[in-house]
Amino acid sequence: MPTLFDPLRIGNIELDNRIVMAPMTRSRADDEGVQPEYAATYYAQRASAGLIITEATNVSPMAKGYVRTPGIYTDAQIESWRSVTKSVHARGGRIFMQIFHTGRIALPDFLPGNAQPVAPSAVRANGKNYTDEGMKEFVTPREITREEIAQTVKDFATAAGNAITAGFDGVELHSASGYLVQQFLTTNVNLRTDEYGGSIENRSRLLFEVVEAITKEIGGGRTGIRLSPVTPANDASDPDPQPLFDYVVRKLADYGLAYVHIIEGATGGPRDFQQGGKPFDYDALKSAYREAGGKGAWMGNNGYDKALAEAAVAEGHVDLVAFGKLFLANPDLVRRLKDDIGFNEPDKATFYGGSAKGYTDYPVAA
Ligand code: 8OZ
Repeated sequence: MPTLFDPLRIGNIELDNRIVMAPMTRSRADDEGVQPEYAATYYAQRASAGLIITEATNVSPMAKGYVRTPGIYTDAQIESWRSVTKSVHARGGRIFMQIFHTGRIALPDFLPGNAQPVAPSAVRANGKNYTDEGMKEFVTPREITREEIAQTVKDFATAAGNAITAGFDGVELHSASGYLVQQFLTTNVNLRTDEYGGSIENRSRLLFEVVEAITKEIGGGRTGIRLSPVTPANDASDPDPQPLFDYVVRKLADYGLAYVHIIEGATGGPRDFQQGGKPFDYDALKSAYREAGGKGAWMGNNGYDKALAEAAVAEGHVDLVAFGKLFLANPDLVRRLKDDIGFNEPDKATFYGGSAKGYTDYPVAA
């Protein structure tokens, strides 16, 4: 029976263990999307993870949905990330970059010339987003044109290539949490009547164009994908997620991906999956991927503790477990899990923005 502490080969690389640092937005970049030097310290401190997945990183200026988030489309951004990958690799770690486009979750405040954000359809998300001037309501986006879709697909491929140039072991396509790719997947955001809307096949067309472009650019073995079948994040939800995601993972099996990363559950608990009273079957999803020939590692995430993670790996529900807040607050999480050492408490006040405080100053266990 595999344990959390066993190595695993994913794509072209060997992970020391099955414990992954989940992607977490930390908002310490400058206004040009360049990471500060101390981002290298933050990630290197966590290099004993089997795999680190970076915070979500913008593929283009129009992708940006949050203040002080990094990008991977300018030379200065690439250089700032190079120092991160160097430091992580020097400590024997492995690191993928998560890349995304926020679509309608962007506010004009973050976009070039205060542009209106783009989305599959002109449907506003319910909710608010943080700006330096306080919380602001999401705005009604503009329907993205087919030409802009084609450009966005290229932007993802270029971003993936740039990530490899910056020294990353691979990239994770963020197709979850109500950002652009998931906006296309879900019927409450995607009202299109062209080949990008309507049927499951059409709604997942953008996802597969992006996966195709990324894997052509850097190879399937250096590509992972994150999906959230039922999390209601950012007001994107599909009333019938099981057949939608069944279709998606079966087709993903053709791309030789390094891994498939699933945010489980709607309310923060792993395998706690109720949406509209309908349970979501994650094991069926994994079986569908395997049945279709998918060989990538299967990664679970969302509220796992040690006991749940050990059981999920031992029982074959998942191959890898990603931990967010626990990794944020415990740079030596792998050792703490192994030796049953207690955890530092995460400080919410310093999750987003600020300085090295609450970022590089969490202590390792004595
Ligand atoms: C929290 C705050 C800002 C961004 C996600 C990229 O939900 C995010 C995010 C999370 O995946």
